[in-house]
Amino acid sequence: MSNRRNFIKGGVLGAVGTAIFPKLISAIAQNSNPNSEEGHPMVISTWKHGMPANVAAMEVLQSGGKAIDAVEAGVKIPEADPESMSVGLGGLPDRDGKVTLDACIMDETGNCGSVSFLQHIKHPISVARKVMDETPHVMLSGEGALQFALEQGFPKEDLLTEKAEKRWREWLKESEYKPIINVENHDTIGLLALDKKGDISGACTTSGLSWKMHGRVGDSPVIGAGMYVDNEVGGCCATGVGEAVLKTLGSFLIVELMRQGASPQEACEEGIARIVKNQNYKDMQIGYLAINKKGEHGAYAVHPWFNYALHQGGENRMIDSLSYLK
Ligand code: SD4
Repeated sequence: MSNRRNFIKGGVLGAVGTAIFPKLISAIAQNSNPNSEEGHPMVISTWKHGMPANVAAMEVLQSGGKAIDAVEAGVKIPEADPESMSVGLGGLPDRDGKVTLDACIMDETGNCGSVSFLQHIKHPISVARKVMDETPHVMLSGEGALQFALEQGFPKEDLLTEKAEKRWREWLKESEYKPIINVENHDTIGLLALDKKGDISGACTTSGLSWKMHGRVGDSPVIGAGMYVDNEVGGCCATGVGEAVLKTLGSFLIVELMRQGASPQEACEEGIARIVKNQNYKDMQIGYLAINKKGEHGAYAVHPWFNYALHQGGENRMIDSLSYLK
């Protein structure tokens, strides 16, 4: 409650566009924090592939491991799963039939690593971790990222499965090679963890928008867009149309709003509000997940069908997100 008052008093709401202002106010009045279970460890992640990812991450946390190790272990599950067609192996390709991957990772000290436009490596999150741990850089891209991964001992693999290739060939027949943005051609995994010590880390990994232009990079590998962590405050990750998230630097924005007193729920709603204010949101799905140091979480999306997996208090379950459009 005091957080909420500070948020309003601090003038954050004053910056909100008038079109979405009443909506946010009503959300605050009715249901500012519907998910206020206390406690850690916790793991939260986007979409249904988050369920097994959460289990792997929670195993690390329960045995006293660090959040940074948990988030990496968690997202490696959908990366390796050929049935998860938007992440790692089996991801849907770009319009040239190439599987190109984006990923980033960030720890409780503000260290981070990222890879973008990476091909042939099943676990881009682990390459991002190596960029963080073994280089003075934050992001490696394309050929250079691949070269670094191979030097680090990652195997070079063909990531285009038969099933994904078939979908691509079907798309080619009708597409006229036009890249499209719509509400359904994506499903990144973003995952945040709070460990027993109370430290937060995050990871985000994706094959990006399917049928994108070759070379396109989305929000997922961009620290502050697809994911952001500030261990004094909380963390946030994004899923959906990366262009919209990039234009608003959504995850950084949401963590900063929490710093100013917003609950994770309020902050996610404002993150979506910034998108619907200026962009043609009806054709796009974007979803945000955020957590704070207390183990409270929030989620908000443009369309009603964003869901996420929450592992907390001994239970791992799917939850439907609240959304701007009903
Ligand atoms: C991207 N944000 O490349 C990613 C795709 C995605 O849920 O999220 N999907 O734009």
